[in-house]
Amino acid sequence: MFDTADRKERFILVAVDKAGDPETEASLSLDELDELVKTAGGESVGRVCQKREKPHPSLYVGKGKLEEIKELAKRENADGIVCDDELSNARRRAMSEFLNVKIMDRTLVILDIFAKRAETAEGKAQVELAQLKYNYSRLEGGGAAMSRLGGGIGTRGPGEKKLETDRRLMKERILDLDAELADMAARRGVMRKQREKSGIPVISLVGYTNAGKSTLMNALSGAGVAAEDKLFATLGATTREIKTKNGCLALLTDTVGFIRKLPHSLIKAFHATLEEVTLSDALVHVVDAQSQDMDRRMEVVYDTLEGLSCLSKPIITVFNKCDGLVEKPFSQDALARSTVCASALTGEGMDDLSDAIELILRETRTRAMFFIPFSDGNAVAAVYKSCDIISEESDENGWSFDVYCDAAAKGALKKYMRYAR
Ligand SMILES: Nc1nc2c(ncn2[C@@H]2O[C@H](COP(=O)(O)OP(=O)(O)OP(=O)(O)O)[C@@H](O)[C@H]2O)c(=O)[nH]1
Ligand SMILES: [Mg+2]
Repeated sequence: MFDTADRKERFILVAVDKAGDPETEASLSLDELDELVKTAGGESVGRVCQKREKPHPSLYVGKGKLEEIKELAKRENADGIVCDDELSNARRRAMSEFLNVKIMDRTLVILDIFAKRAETAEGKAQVELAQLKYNYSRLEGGGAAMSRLGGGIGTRGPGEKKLETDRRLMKERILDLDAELADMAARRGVMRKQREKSGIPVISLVGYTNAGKSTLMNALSGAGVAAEDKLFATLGATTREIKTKNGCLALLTDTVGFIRKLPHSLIKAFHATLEEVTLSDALVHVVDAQSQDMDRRMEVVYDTLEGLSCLSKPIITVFNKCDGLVEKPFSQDALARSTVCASALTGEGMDDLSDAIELILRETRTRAMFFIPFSDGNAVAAVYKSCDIISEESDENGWSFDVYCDAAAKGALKKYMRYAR
């Protein structure tokens, strides 16, 4: 929006459809860009898609297409254009000189949304750093195209703060933010160590943005996390304890959603948040089964997970939003240990998901047999607290427990262990 806030900024969306890509990819990607622009408070008033092997080296689209865009922008009284790929400084400058309107790209829009959404100190610092790094690299050569952004989308910092555009001050701020974030990450590391000590396995919810991760988090844990029909409703990570039907404990973490062409500057800035994913024992991949674009989105999630070196973790795929679907034709997701059809909204399939989680939790644990004399009430209490008891019996000497336990419990009760496998 313009800072006057009474008129929405109007944009022409521009994409290059790489030859060989399925026809629909560019149009689905533009649908998503449309959604992103709306989320940022703007409005799209036209679309131009040029079929070409690669974006034009200096102008993104060919010169003829740019003339067409110029006409369209004039006719639609557009404030600017948004290109579906990240633009280099040179391309942005050349396009800006040619079109003389605001030149944006997908990354700037995503960064703008994140800037508006960031709530925690860490989230705000992460977004500001990503924005500064993006802008800093584009200020070389005078930054004429950046300064032509004027106000509105692409120029707002977290909390509507005006973004710094002086190179020296930006550099200083980048260094400060790097240090601040390292501090916050260290503090979070301490909290994580405490959690690890508790021995409770950690499961992360991952998936495309708006797939229903936070709704599922609420359904499984009663957490009360904000879930909205918006892109990037969740930015930071929230962790809650859950218990499966049969009493297995786990910590469930809700994280930021993924999207195609997720800006590199954001992935880097969000590294600390995404670390929660990289350190978890298992992943629940939440998929919006009502999305037309489901297969491509799943690919994007798997590519992102691969980039985070997380593909070897056990994965449960949840085809969410199955309510309202007449057919549920889903086969097993080949990359997942198990696949569940569910609706976080109606609760359908939650028992199946709970079973699937339990199965994986049991794999992260060892089966052990403890014999504990009646005299050690504390050890008996520890078994009840931290083990999944399969069976228990007593004789005149004490209690025998057949359990699943994690490494911490196994260590603590070692002297009573009869066998483990
Ligand atoms: N019909 C239907 N809608 C759902 C279901 N689960 C979630 N939704 C809706 O989908 C929208 C997005 O849900 P969220 O839980 O915020 O999605 P998210 O994956 O956390 O999204 P981000 O945090 O933005 O990445 C909300 O409007 C939810 O009400 C479901 O099972 N069925
Ligand atoms: Mg969410």
